[in-house]
Amino acid sequence: MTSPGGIVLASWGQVWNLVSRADIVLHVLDARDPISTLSRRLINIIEKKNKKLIIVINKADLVPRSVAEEWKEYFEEQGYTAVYIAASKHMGTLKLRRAIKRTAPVLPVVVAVVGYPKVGKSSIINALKGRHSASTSPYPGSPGYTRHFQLYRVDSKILMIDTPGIIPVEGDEVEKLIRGYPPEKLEDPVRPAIILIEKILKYNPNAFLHAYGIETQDPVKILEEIAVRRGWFYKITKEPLIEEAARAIIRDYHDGKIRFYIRPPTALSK
Ligand SMILES: Nc1nc2c(ncn2[C@@H]2O[C@H](COP(=O)(O)OP(=O)(O)OP(=O)(O)O)[C@@H](O)[C@H]2O)c(=O)[nH]1
Ligand SMILES: [Mg+2]
Repeated sequence: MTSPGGIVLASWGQVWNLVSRADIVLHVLDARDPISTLSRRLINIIEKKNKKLIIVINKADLVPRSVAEEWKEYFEEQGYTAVYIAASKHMGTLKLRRAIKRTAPVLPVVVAVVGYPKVGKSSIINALKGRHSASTSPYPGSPGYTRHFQLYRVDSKILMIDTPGIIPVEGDEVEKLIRGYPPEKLEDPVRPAIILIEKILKYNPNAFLHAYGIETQDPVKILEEIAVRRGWFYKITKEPLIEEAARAIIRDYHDGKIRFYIRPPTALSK
């Protein structure tokens, strides 16, 4: 199935086949908001198939280390193996390699890397390989976006399957809106951007002050200011072109330019 953005949409049937081919599945999450990038349905499939699961909390460079630790503990308390890493910074790769070898039921082991678009699946393979092999890109649908399942030899004991980003996105409305399409292809980027801005502000009221030097906390005004500063205006009315600003915000969110994080529910009372 292909979306208007040209992205290969995996079906649950394909996810099922992929899990069957693997000995271990790495479920990659975004450290800023692990729960919204977690797929219960994927975990159910892994458990039904009796495969090993490692939860990989990626982009840990975007959150305080204590928060990455809290999330690791949160998943470990639920009986999962979890590691946090920052693949694009090549941090934590040794830890992940060790976790894979410890978990491996056989060697050489086949490891499938699965997760929502833009969580950093290809970056993880590149970091483990130690050189650039799997193509990466910041935005769904742009060149470098992983389109097909592909097998990589990471070392003599580990084979990895890179997958297109799309396991059907469940749950979180914001994630559904911003991960399914490249920002350029979103018909109405303004509504998703506003919901995303509101969510980010809830956890970090200074996020837009730090990212852009913008003081206001009104989502529409934030979009207007970005448009005005970058000189984006409608040709006829000369109003700020907030559609373009909305796309910029969604892109910057994927890139990690806008900082916020969510702590696990169990850590909140500490
Ligand atoms: N800050 C930060 N950014 C990261 C990290 N890992 C990946 N990224 C960035 O996230 C974006 C997506 O990375 P990819 O590795 O292409 O993600 P993917 O999950 O393979 O994406 P698709 O194949 O398109 O689904 C890129 O801009 C990466 O540079 C990380 O550890 N920290
Ligand atoms: Mg990829």
